Amino acid sequence: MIWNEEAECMPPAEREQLQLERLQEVVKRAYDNVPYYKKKFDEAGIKPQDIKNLKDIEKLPLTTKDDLRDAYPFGMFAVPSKKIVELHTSSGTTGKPTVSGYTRKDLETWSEVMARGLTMFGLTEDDIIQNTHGYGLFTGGFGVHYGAQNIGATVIPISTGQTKRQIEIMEDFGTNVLIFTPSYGLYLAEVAEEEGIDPDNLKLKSIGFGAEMWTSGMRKEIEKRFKVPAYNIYGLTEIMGPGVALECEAQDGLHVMEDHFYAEVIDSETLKNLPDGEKGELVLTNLTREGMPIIRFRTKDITALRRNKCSCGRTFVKMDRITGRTDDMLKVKGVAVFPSQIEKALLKIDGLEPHYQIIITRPQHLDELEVQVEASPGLFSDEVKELVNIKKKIENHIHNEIGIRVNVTLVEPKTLPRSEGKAVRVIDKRSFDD
Ligand code: DLL
Repeated sequence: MIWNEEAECMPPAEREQLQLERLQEVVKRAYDNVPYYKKKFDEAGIKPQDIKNLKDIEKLPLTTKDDLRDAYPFGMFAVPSKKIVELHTSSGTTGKPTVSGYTRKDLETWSEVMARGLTMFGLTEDDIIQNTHGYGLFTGGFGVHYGAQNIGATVIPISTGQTKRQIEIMEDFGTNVLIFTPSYGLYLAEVAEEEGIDPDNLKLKSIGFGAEMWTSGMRKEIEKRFKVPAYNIYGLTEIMGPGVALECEAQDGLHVMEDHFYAEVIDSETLKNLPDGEKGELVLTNLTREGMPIIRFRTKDITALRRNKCSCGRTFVKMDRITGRTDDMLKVKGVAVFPSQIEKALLKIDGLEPHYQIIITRPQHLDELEVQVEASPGLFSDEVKELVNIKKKIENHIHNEIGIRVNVTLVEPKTLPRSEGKAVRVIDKRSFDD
């Protein structure tokens, strides 16, 4: 089934015309209402009326996460605050997160694109969907919720955690579609197995998963454990949340909802656009957003665009599964973490050497983050009790900074490897290659 055939199967030439009209409109709106864009466009010597065809988008300046942080909290809004009906923020930063504001119409768009995606997964008004994404400032919970309610399905807004209860509910309520992050999904599968649950006795028909990188091995494992197909969901807070691109039953790349989001891929060094099929950094533009239209956002996510015909009949461009990032952002338990945040927390504590290493592992499919940090020689001659207190203090500082719990290991001075070039701060033992 297709949720909105007219939009999703539109002939490409017709859609390009629609995109151009929307681009011209949104660029003008951004220029007229957001001082940041007026300044940036003026500096680049470009006016909204210079956008005469889609390719002209390449003349517009790129927008980065730092630009959005500088505009904290509401500097990117293009409408008076009374028009904003909901706020979300990017995860993991307590200093200055990026804020995303939505008007009522933006929420309608969000629920439209998510309804399209969930329909691709086979969700109908007769079904029950269990949403394990967190409800809160994270966009995962509400994005899935709005889309499912638009379809008229029954939503179980259970959020993350309470794993045994999740399984009990899945069985008792007869969940048909399950939504999770891949790492949480694998953990859920393992606990289900321990509890002696036979997937054949569940009513599951599909899974939607996203918010973090995964490998084809992980998808295979999820599908094997739950015995249903699992479909990819991509999105980001700055642009909207989940729903920017989703996978159809062909499981062959994600359809970008091109009537609402314009996708480009650039070389992250030269910043020049790359042809379809070439891997580079994804750049996204909101074509219809009222509250906070973002023009040419550098996602830092690595992918390629493909325009091959899809067996499902949709004509949207497809993007490959994300296989990496151009910056050092890590997603741990679905939360975005920058090593610099951990460093900031460490620097606030006396008695530590500025040598640390972040080690991420995935035992039993759940992410674990360990921070090894060198204590000063003085500290090591202190009592064990003192060391334990310091360890707890560091763990709390880091928790405050990034929002998730980590294990801290204090190591003796001069035991962490030194490097002559760029320090290797992060050892990510999870593999995302295959
Ligand atoms: O993760 C939105 C989302 C929620 C997507 C639920 C899917 C499901 P942020 O927390 O702002 O938003 O993180 C956005 O997460 O730039 C990617 O690096 C990564 N990411 C999101 N979806 C995928 C995916 C949500 N399917 C950042 N595969 C993005 C790989 C993903 N990485």
